Amino acid sequence: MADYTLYYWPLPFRGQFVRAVLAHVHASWDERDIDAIFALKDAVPAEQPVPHMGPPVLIDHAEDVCLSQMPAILGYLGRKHGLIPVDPAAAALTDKLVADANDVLYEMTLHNGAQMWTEQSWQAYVPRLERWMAIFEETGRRHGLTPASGFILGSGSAGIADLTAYALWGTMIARLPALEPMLVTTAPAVAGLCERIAQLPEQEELRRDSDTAYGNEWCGGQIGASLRAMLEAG
Ligand SMILES: N[C@@H](CCC(=O)N[C@@H](CS)C(=O)NCC(=O)O)C(=O)O
Repeated sequence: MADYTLYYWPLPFRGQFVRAVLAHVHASWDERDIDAIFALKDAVPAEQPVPHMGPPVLIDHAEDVCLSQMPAILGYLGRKHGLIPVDPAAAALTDKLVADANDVLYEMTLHNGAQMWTEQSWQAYVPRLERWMAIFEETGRRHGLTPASGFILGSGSAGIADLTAYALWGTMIARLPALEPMLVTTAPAVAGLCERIAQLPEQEELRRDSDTAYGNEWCGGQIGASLRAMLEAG
């Protein structure tokens, strides 16, 4: 049996944060199909292994732990595998960056597709996206991150904060390459960090597998098509 089971749609988006960490710690995991995800998410809370609204859901078989909410899953894996600083302030900064990343996901998809982008709403949003990039960049800069070296919270190796930055920005620009120049210009040190993490063999393998499984999808659905239309329009 695999170490973990992940319930997430066949897409990168929120699931890729969990996959990036599982790959980083060399854990084995299997993923359930769409029918199983719907069955789990639509079950009444009393019958769910963890009462939840939507995926990702991760099961740790050895520990008999089942969690939903991407930040909680990353917090669990980070503590279990020593990827979150022991210092409370640095640990809280990690939580803060994960929450920032989740905010970006909500904003980019207009709250999981509650509305679709229009040319006007997208153009009005772009400065905010740049500001999110600048927030990650400034966090890294304050901890010695440069385009060529370092980690976002000044640790000696990649932790949850770095993997989160990579799963957010690295995955976003890989799937929506029109955004790459914005990242490189606005957040060159974060772009460099993403490039270095992408070159780790386990992340290269994950990227190859994800490309095969999900094509060029990022968030999927009509909101994904709406986003792509905005970027193609320039
Ligand atoms: N805050 C949750 C958001 C979960 C969420 O919105 N999941 C999406 C996929 S990324 C979903 O399919 N939700 C279904 C639903 O809410 O009914 C998290 O961070 O995990």
